[in-house]
Order: sequence, then C-alpha cells, then structure tokens
Amino acid sequence: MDEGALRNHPDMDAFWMPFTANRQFKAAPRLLESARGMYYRTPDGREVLDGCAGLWCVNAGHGRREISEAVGRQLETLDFAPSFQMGHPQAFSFASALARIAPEGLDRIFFTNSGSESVDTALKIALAYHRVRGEGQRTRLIGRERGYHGVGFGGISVGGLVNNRRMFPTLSADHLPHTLNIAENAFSKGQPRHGAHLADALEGLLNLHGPETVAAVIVEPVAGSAGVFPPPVGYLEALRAICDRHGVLLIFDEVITGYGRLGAPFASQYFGVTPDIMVTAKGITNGCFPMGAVFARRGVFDAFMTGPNAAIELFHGYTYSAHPGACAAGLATLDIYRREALLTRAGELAAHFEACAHSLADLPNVIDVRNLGLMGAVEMAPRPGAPGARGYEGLVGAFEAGLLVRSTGDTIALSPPLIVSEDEIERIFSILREVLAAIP
Ligand code: PXG
Ligand code: PLP
Repeated sequence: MDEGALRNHPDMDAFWMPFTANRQFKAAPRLLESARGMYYRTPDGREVLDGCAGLWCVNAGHGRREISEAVGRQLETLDFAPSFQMGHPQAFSFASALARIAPEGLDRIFFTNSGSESVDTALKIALAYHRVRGEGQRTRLIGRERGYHGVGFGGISVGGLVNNRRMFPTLSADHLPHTLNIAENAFSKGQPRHGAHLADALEGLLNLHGPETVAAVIVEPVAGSAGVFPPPVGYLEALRAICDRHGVLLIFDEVITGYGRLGAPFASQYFGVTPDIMVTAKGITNGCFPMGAVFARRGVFDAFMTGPNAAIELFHGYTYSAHPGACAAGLATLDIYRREALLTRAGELAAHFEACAHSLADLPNVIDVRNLGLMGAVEMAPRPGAPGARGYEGLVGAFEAGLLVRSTGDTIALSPPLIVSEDEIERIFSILREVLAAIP
C-alpha cells in the first residue's frame, strides 16, 4: 500500500493511540512495518536506524529468531496456565534465571505484564510488608519530581510528570526535588558532580511527616522518560543511607535501566547501591512479549511467610502473571544476553557513545548533553512561545532522515539496542546533528 492509501485507510480511526496526538498523527502517519537487527523498515521501503531500542526495550536488537521460536514452541506446548494456586515449569525456571543475574540478595521475583503493573505491585508489596511486620502506620509513599513510574494510579501518584497527573486524582504521596540542574551541570559527561545534597530533602520529608509513617521511597536510578538525568555523584548512596536510618524501603524503578542499559545487568550493580525492591519490565523479554518482574530482597519476602501455611500471603496477582509465552521469551532473551555478553556491552561502548553525543554540544540551540552507559539526551532551548516544538521537529526530522529517536519536550533521548556497533553510534549522531542543525 502506498503512503496516500494508508493515510486514507478507514482502519486508522478505531485505534485510540497512546501518548500520541491522534489527529496530527493520523493526518501524517509514521508507520513501521518490519524490523531486523538495528533497523526498522517503513511500508514504503525506507530503512530507519533504531536509536532508541523501540521504546527502550529491544536491547538485543530486532527479529531475534531464538525468541520467536521459543515463544512458538511454548505456545504449542502450553499456551496458558493459571499461576493462582497452580504453576508451570517455565515460571520457576525463569524466576531462578533472573535471580542469578539480580543484585545481591534481591532473589524473590513477582511477575507482572508491564512496567506500570510492576510499579503498582512494588508499592503494594512495600505497604503490605510494613503491615505484616506490625508497622501498618507506614502508609506514605515518596517519589520524585519529573519521575516516571508508568500510568497506574499508584505510578502516577509517586510519578512527577505534571501532564500525567493533572487530569486524575492521585493517592497521597510526596516528592523529592528532581536532580536536573543545567545551570551548574550542563554538558556533564556521565554523572554530574553537583547535587548529592538534593537527597537531604528526604530527611526533610521524613521529619515533616514522622519517619515512622513512611513506607517507601521510589526513584529511577537514572530518570529516563523525563529526558535522561543521571544521578549526581553520591546521591543514590545518600538516599540509601537515609532509608536505612529510618526503616523506609528503597525502591529502584529499573524499567529502563534494567537489562544492561548502563553496562551491568542492573543500575543497582552499576552504582553499587542495592534497593529493597527493584522494578523491571521492557528488556526482560527484549520487548517481544509484554512482561514485568518485581525483585524483592529475601527479607521482604520472608516477612510475608509467617502466617499459617494455608494462608495466601499476598492478595495480589494478574491473570497473566508468569504467562508461559512471556517466560519462554524471557528465557530465550536471557540466553542471548549471556551468549552475546550484552548485559555488560554498554560499558564497552559508553566512552564512544559519550564522545559522539557531546560532539553535538556546539549546535546553536543545544543547551545540554547528558549521557550514561547507552542512555543519552540532547536538550535544546525551547523556541520562544513554542515549548516542545523543537523536540517534536527533531523527532519528525530524524524519522524522515532514517533515524528513530524519542522526544520529550525539547529533549531528544537516545538508547540504541545494546548490539549497536561503533559505526552505527556515529551514524546516529551524524544524522541527528544534521536534523538538529536544520531546526530554526
Ligand atoms: N517505570 C519507568 C521508569 C518507565 O520508564 C514504566 C515504569 C512503565 O512501563 P510500561 O511498560 O507500563 O509502559 C516506564 C515506561 C518514553 C517512554 O518515551 C518511556 C516509557 C514508556 C513509554 C515511553 O520515554 N517507560
Ligand atoms: N476485570 C475483571 C472483570 C476480571 O475478571 C479480571 C480478572 O479476572 C480483571 C479485571 C483483571 O484482569 P487481569 O488479571 O488480566 O489484570
């Protein structure tokens, strides 16, 4: 079908597209029809280099036959099995395989179908954990400004992106200040120097409410959706110390940073800071099957295993928790990650990625470049009177020039599949350079 025919296709009306300007998109659609390795292909046969691993999820690159074959075999053997009071072997195998790459001690794993479900699961586990230990007064949750924790009611409550919150009532939650500080840290390579003191705001919030009323603090180790904010040096360590002092659980949301994005299996290992609960999704199945997993510290799990043997310990779960197809996809994905050493590969490429990203610093509208591992962002000054316009023009211009990027406000975010080559990294940034240079 040619572009004109697709544009007029009546079927476009029915799909209410998520996080999309529906009318604008349907008037000039951007379609991806197939994908292989580092490239998408459009219906009109153009190749588009994948600069953001789909949506931060296709870490092993596209079209991995090992995964589709494993899923096909699994669905033919066992298409579905309930995980409520029943089980199937792949669920246990996959949880054990994840426990082997998990941060030390985080080896009890609850399956969900997405990052949003994982966040809500983690928050509920944190609240219930305090309750089963006789500290049921710990009901307050603390997130962070500009944090993204998915779109469930729990996630938007601790989340800090105003557009995701303003239409909806939220649970009561407080927010730490965000850590982006362009005035002091612009063009930092890797973790910015200034800002560890921002963790002290947690002491302030705990003192305001009484620390004994607070259940958990949730942060992304590197804020992703808001535009890639690596944590200031010492910041995560300070949060950990404050949580320890006051018996508050620390939750890391690793939906983006998990599965190799920074050069270690998880950001927790990269930074050497271990949370009590870790939220993951996306790269867990290379984006091939919807799935999420919440990792809990052994002690958190054990706190629930205290009542009568016959008592269900946690009244929570999804029909598709540990779906057999998802478990097969996940096992095949972990096999690829191991065989190709992808969970550490970002560490080898990080310096080259950093150099290429920062080579855009001289462009006239660029006010900041940020990077860590294989996460990067180029931020432009807003055009006067039209905030977000330059970012959107960057997204559209890049797509037309054969590069898929993400835009958020006037920031272009990059997170290529972990199979990316040095040449492809150079290509990503040389295309982006031309596109951004042409934006008025
Ligand atoms: N937590 C974090 C840290 C995320 O990045 C979620 C939770 C929610 O996951 P699900 O699977 O429910 O979408 C995410 C998802 C973007 C973008 O453009 C980022 C996400 C999703 C869609 C777009 O930055 N992150
Ligand atoms: N709504 C209804 C009416 C249901 O019966 C169920 C599950 O049985 C759900 C919602 C929840 O669906 P899921 O378990 O897929 O999250």
